[in-house]
Amino acid sequence: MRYSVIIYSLLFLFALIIVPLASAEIWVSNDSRDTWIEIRNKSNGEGSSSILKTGFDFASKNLFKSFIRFDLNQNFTNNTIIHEAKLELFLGFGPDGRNSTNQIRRVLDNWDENELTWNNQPSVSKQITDFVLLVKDENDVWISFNVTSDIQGFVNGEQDNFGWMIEEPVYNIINMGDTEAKYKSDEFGNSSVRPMLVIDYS
Ligand SMILES: [Ca+2]
Repeated sequence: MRYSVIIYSLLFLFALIIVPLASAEIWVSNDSRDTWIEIRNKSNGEGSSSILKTGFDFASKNLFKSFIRFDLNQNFTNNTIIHEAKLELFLGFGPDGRNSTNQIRRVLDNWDENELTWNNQPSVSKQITDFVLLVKDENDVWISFNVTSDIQGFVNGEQDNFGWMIEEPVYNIINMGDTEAKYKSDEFGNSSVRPMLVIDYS
């Protein structure tokens, strides 16, 4: 009797965990629209730049933020279950002054890659979607942000998909030190290191 309970429990767990994973699919896009902006030149936008900047350049006392968005798979419906979604950015040049963190927050208003500047930047969610550690002098590495719940909200229609702002948190910047970081953008020549959205769904 005891053994049959164990066996049925294992079968139940198998059905719960293994079966949904087996039927899941992966959708990948590297077709982003993205740009970076700077506090020292508030009317400048860099939508056609081959990089995306964040952090603080100590020498010029300049602060950078980036914005990125992807159109989603048209086959997603409000019944689609998002198991995991990751925003993957290739960090070509990490901070050279000290370790840093970068965080992403959901953008709440519409924006255009070629028109966004510091002056007209859209509002963003107060809630942080995810944050990562950037290690001093660590270059040419993939940085991954977990965007699962945001993508589920986009697919459900609960939230508008205007992408994310990528930035160094303010509490970090007041510590001073050079934390400028440069990711590859959608304009970068080698498409294999452009930003990617990787969605595991069923
Ligand atoms: Ca761009």
